[in-house]
Amino acid sequence: MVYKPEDVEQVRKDIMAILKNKDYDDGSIGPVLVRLAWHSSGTYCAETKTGGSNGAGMRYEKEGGDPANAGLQHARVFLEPIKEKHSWISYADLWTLAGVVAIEAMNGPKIEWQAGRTDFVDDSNLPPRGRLPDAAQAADHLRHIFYRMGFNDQEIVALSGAHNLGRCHADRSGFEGPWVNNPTRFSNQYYKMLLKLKWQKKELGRKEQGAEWQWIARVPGMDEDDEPLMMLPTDMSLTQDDAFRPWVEKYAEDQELFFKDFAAVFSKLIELGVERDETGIAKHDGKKGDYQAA
Ligand code: HIF
Repeated sequence: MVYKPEDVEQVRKDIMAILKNKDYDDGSIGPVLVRLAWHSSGTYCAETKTGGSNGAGMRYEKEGGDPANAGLQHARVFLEPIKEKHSWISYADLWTLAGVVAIEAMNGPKIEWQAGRTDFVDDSNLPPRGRLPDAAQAADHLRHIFYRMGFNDQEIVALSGAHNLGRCHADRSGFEGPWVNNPTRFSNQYYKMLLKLKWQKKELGRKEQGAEWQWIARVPGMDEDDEPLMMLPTDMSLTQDDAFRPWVEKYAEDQELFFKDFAAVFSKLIELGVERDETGIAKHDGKKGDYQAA
């Protein structure tokens, strides 16, 4: 066993204790922690077996400075006191654990999480930039990015429900606004909004960030002055593609099915590239990493 279960339990409790934060976004740092877990994992390439959450490469400029990771320094800084208190846990484990704890705490499903990621990293296992998705694109691009990680169409749509959480920030991605009205409560509302609302294109003109336009809509009853809901071009492409759309419809109708499929696919995401030895510790190039468990 890598860590003692009671020690992990203590870390979970400490993560829970920092989630609510009235000075941050919609009152919770949960969503940005989920994005941290996903971006640390989403660089994986199944063919070359490179990238993934092992190594916590985002601590370094080469990966952390990728414009796709803009804003994630906030998530890492929030977790720093927990890393200081529980120095035995690797960053790679802490970041992925924080994501699943946040989802659970925001009313989402329980997601299987296994310890054992190491912080061993060098130039050979830092992924090249450009592996994370570009929100300005469409279905073909989503397939290109997520098939590379080993996901299928159903899994792409199931994962996408995480955009029920949090928001886009003009100073990070160039896009702006939340996907749903209650962005700190996990549900299948994202799919419902995709299908139900009248979406209109809004020009953003943030060419240098790759955010030229997005979709916006208001829920009936919302004021013209209220912040509208938003969808990225990639989000909307799920409704425009013949293979993706039936899954959007299923998940909009059936929250239980969505929770079940989401839990499975998110736990697959955070396991990408984590190949453990017989003691449960992730290997690096077939050798043991520099991981020093207590
Ligand atoms: Fe996101 N995502 N994501 N995402 N994402 C943003 C924010 C969040 C994509 C683009 C963006 C997934 C897939 C994709 C979260 C979780 C997940 C933002 C806004 C962009 C542009 C960043 C900002 O400005 O702060 C694209 C193109 C994806 C491919 C479909 C995952 C499935 C939905 C894998 C996933 O889990 C979360 C949570 C946020 C909100 C972060 C916040 O700070 O509130």
